[in-house]
Amino acid sequence: MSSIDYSEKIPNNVDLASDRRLQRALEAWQPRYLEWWHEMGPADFETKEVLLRTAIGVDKDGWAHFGHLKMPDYRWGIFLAEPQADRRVGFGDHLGEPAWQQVPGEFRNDLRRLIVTQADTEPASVEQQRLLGATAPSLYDLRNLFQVNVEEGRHLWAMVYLLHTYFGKDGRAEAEELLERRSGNADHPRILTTFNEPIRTWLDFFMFTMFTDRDGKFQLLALAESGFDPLARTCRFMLTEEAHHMFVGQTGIGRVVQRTCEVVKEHPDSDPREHGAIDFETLQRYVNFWASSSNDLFGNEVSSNAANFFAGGLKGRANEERYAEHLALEAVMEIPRPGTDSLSVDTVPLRNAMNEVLRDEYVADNQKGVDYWNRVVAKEGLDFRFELPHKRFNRTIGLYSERRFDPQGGLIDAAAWQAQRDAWLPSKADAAYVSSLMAPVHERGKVAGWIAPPAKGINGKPFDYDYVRL
Ligand code: BYC
Ligand code: FE
Ligand code: FE
Repeated sequence: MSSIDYSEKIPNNVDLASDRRLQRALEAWQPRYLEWWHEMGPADFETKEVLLRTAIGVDKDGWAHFGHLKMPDYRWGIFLAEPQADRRVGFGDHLGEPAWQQVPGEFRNDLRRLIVTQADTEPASVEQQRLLGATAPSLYDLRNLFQVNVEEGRHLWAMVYLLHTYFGKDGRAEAEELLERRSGNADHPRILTTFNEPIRTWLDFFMFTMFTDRDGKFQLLALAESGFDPLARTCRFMLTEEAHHMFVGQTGIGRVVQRTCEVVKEHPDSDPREHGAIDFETLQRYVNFWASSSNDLFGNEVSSNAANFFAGGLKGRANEERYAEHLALEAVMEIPRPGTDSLSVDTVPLRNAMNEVLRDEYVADNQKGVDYWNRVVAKEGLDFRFELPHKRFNRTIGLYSERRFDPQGGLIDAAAWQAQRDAWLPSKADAAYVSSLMAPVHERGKVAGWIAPPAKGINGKPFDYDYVRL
């Protein structure tokens, strides 16, 4: 069960060969996926060999094989984590019942919607990152970008497998549409807000992998608790791939911060921009933008969808076993509601507040990344401190989208917002400056001037290595 069969057209550990109809349907989707990859995947590097890791097993340690290959030759496949014997629904109204191996009829629509929403983000991110290869700050970074891209492509496969296997004709139709929507397209956009934002520069890419991929981590943790066992198992394996994406983001920003520190120390009396670095204040504004946009991805603070998903056993809390109680029927959550000039507190049944429970866990995890950057600054003997914006800041979804808040979460009026907007969020001038730094460094062992080299290379290789053979 656990070993992955690479002799198949679609590598898998789900014994795809035993279900000829399903296999044929997925084999018919495969060339359309490859066409999409060719059209919307990383531009210009299809013929180059990249040091990529490929899954060879699904257990935690040693699942990956590293080797140079061309991205279109990457073996996208279907890998589910090992089944757990006698697994039970871990929360909600069906607590303790055997986990479902088929979709319960009453939950068919909700589950399909959750899976399609999850699925849609994966190709969206590949589309958003399509042009970044042209301006990579080093071969190491170029390789990491492509690793993230092929794995997001695989995450699409993970969800399309579920749609084809468990949702019949509608599932197949959804799988087609996943290749038709386009990030940022006015007529046919991707489903969730952040996945339609352009990722124009590598600074945006690092912020995205730090903050937006981390939404992925928490949504996958919540879906890994699902009573629908195939969804839980597929998300568990996706989480093992996800860790690297957040590593790319957190250390990528850490390296930018490191470089800025070096320049500030060398030239204490001048603007770091004069020396080709990105000043702390600009970095903070990018943090403010991507953290707040990613906060939106948890949905409304008060949500009947979330309550239904929890009641049904479809989507739990991250690491549900850490909670003492899994029904969440009696408990409540206090949620500040903005009025005209003050906040009042609503007491909300916990099930309806599950989006907020997950968002709070996410914010706490983000804070660890911010602390890491602050340690980089402190180690260099400087006193700037990065701060995570409050979860009410700059929201376009939910209770706080109707009003303006400062980065500390204080309610402000429209005039105060207008006056400060460019101090809090990247301005056109910031974007133009960051863009001006985006010149490719495609030489082995070299790195762009606005970012420090990484502490170490990939898979035991040095930084000076041909991660991508150009
Ligand atoms: N943008 O009741 P509510 C990843 C909609 S990232 C646009 O609060 P719910 C990755 C909502 O759909 C992880 N629309 O919604 C990262 C609903 O619409 P309808 C992705 C939004 O359902 C990087 C309406 O507003 N996975 O993997 O409780 C690279 C009412 O809202 C947004 C998932 O998201 C938004 N931000 O919560 C690659 C997991 N927020 O149906 C990959 C699956 C809400 O009324 N999705 N709306 O028309 C879910 O669990 C839920 O759909 C959400 C929304 C948490 C997203
Ligand atoms: Fe993903
Ligand atoms: Fe990811």
